[in-house]
Amino acid sequence: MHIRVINPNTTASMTALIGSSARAVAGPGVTVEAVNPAMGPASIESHYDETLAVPGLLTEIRAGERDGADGYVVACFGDPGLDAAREVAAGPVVGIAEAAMHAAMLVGRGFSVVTTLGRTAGRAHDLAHRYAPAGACRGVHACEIPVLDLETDPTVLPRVVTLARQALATDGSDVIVLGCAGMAGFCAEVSARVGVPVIDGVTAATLMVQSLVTLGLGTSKHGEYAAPLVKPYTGMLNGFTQPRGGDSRQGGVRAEEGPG
Ligand code: 5HY
Repeated sequence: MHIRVINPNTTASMTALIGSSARAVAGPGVTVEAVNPAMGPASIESHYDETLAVPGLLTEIRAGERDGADGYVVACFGDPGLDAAREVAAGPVVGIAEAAMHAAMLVGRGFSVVTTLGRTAGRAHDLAHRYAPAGACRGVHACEIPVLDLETDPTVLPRVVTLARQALATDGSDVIVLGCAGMAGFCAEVSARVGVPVIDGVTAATLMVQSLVTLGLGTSKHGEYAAPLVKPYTGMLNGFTQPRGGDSRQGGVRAEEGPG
């Protein structure tokens, strides 16, 4: 099995961290390739960044389709371009916010998100509205550390721990979700210090993709996630014209890997 874990920003050091976290949980016979696009924002901290990250993300999905990837992780907490990626991919595509929030609902009644910048909190609430029951997301708290400083700022861990403890005391939550792919390396330490389940979306999504592929499940092409209609794309997007005849690899249940 081959899982392509895509960091939609263009920071290679963050991609390396994401890849090591994903590989640490991948099962036997599962290869994880962590990649990032050559074009796009160095980090994703706004709607503008999210939007400009999507062409690069889709480029990496299309490369995965050419290379025969069995499934994909969108390794950015805003889950940028997730639905578009599903239209292009035959295999399952799971976002890290999606995976973390679903996992939180399997081990608790309500979760708090600890993220980077406060300006991304609205996006986290929007995603919680999509992925979790009403009221399940009890709060979103920002450590106000930019994404690219997570690797170097020594105050990240203590600030995340402090925010997590405050959230558990004030939000009525019982699970903590880390709101950035760049926090993956802190997960075990934060959990040890706060004493509740702390969920990192990179590892959660990697294992969810692995499970879906094991079940023989790809993205359904019956309707909304069917391959995009063939049409011209002009200017900088000229290279995004879909191949005629759609994708020979179909999603849905794969006969050779079906359950049973
Ligand atoms: C992420 N940005 O996981 C998000 C986190 C955020 O470049 N990778 C990014 O702050 O939304």
